[in-house]
Amino acid sequence: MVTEQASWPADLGHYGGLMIRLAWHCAGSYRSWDGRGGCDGARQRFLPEMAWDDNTNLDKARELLVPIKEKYGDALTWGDLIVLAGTTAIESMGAPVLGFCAGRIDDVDGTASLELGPTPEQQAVAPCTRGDGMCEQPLGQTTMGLIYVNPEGLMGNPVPKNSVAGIRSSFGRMGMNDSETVALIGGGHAFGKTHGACPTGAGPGPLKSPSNPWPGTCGSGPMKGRGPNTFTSGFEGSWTTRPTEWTNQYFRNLLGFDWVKHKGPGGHWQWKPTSRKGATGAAATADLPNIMMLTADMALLEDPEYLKYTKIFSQDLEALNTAFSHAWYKLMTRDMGPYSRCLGKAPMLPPPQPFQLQLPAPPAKLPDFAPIRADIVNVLKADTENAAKFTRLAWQCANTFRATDYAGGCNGARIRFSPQKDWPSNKGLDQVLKLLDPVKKKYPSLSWADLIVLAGTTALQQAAADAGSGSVDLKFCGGRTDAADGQGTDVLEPRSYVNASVALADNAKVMGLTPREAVALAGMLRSTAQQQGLGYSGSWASSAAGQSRQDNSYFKVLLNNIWEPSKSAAGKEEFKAKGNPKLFMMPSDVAIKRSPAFAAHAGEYAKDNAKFLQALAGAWTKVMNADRFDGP
Ligand code: HEB
Repeated sequence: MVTEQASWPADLGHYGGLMIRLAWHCAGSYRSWDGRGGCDGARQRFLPEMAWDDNTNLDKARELLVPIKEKYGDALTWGDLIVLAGTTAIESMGAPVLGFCAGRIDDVDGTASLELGPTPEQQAVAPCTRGDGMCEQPLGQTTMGLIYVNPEGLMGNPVPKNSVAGIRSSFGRMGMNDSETVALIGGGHAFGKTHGACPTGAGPGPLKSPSNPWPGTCGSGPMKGRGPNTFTSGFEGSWTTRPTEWTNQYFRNLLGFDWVKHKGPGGHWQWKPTSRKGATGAAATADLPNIMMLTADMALLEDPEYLKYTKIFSQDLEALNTAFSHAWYKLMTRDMGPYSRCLGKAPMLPPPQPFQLQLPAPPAKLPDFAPIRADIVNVLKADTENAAKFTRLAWQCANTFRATDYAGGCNGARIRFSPQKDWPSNKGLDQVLKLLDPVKKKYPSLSWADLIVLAGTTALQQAAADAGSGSVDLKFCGGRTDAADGQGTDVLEPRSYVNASVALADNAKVMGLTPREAVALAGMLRSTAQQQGLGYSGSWASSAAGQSRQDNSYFKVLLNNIWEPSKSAAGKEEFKAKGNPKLFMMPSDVAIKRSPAFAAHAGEYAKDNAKFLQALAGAWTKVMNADRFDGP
């Protein structure tokens, strides 16, 4: 932090501010909507993130860390290094830190960030066409090209109160409430400075100048573009008079002065103190400190909740210590998923935090699953619909898993609780759970989560055997436990997309499935009653095949019929088969037929049942176990 390198001189002899900004921009791309973003993967090293305007000059910060990366090689990932650098910076300047969760895995390129925008991929998944600086969910940006909040104000207009909504939605997408948001902004801006020495800018970024991005155009001679001539955001100044020390001066400054907007040396609107609040006469304007605020900082005074926390933190450093250390740890760790993914030990690794949704430990001795399987088969035999019901229950329980942030999945069986049990897509599943009640009661050490997965797995295996055209051997891995409530599932609710094809492709990606796996899973058996319960007119399966027997009929029906758009009595968009009034498909089914990358697999499965069953077994097992980080 304090060993100066000639290549990029440190402000006030300390790299702390720069390193905090590096880590915050790496982690702050996280959005709870689909779990994308965050520092796990360290995609800030690659396009598109590398070239985001917000990330100007962060290439220099990463460059300063290269010797440490080289020293530890593959044992240290960039993701962990960046987060550890930011966290160490905070600690080295005297602020409290909660700790460090290691275990980030580096991506090989930036493709997983393409949907964060601004890119054509993002426009396809989540278009922002409003042009007023307020993109809707899931976009983490209010201005394209700036992932967070436009520091100069909404659309560059320096009107503080107009920034409030954007700040709240941007930080909300990172999973932060008002107190966390205020603590992070003011705690972060306790450190470092903004850079905008002259109006001519940072020069071309990585897209236009890959070998020397943002060369800097201010000043001349050997210090051109560096040190006091640095241009990053185009604002100039620091928020406090002691920017390498931990204080709550940021909050005291916000409240302690009257501020006026002016154009700084970089040509952008920023704010400076004009008088001391509460002072009169000459004392009010004498010796005003050389500090600044951004329009986005000034916004904290313009909202009752933000103002409340600003006041608390200005008077109570302890309150800020607690709020900032916890919020920083959450910001850095939120995309890592369950606690068990954190490597490391106490005291550096803190105990599980509320946002990590720690599950209770599994019973010391798991039940013998063979007799439970036999009991499930008995329940299955009671009604031909049960196989489809059990597979659906397990699928709905497990398919909330997101490979993007390791959230969701059936472990915990939170599908038994609100809000998850109330989602329209889970309608009727409470009745299915009731069918399993007697089995659950019989085995005290059996968790609901294991029972749900085992019931679905048993049902699928049985249904394939009943079809007589092939069989699947489905493995089961027990050891799940039950959560006490439905906390954390609110962000996992099915996302709405611009159309069914985009939904098909994106849902698969978020779950970590290949198109081939996603198509196989769509061919899972489905009952008419169940489809009607969801509001559709019926199912593609008009006979026992597909309702209680598992084979590749779905693909034949999908490919061999012409599907016409219609609406069910309950108002659901659906498709009906031309000339066959009993067959119905959902938009997500027809999307398979219409998306070339998916349709090819459907064609293959339609021709070869054995191949299909094998693919289904593989994909099923993957989804059922994707959330298991609790292993030895
Ligand atoms: Fe910040 C810096 C904006 C939040 C931390 N920032 C900064 C700047 C700007 C900003 C413009 C400047 C850059 C240059 O260099 O030029 N931010 C902003 C906004 C927001 C924020 C708009 C939202 C509202 N931050 C934040 C947070 C944090 C931070 C949350 C943490 C926690 N920043 C920071 C730092 C810095 C900054 C540390 C300094 C850097 C240096 O020093 O280099």
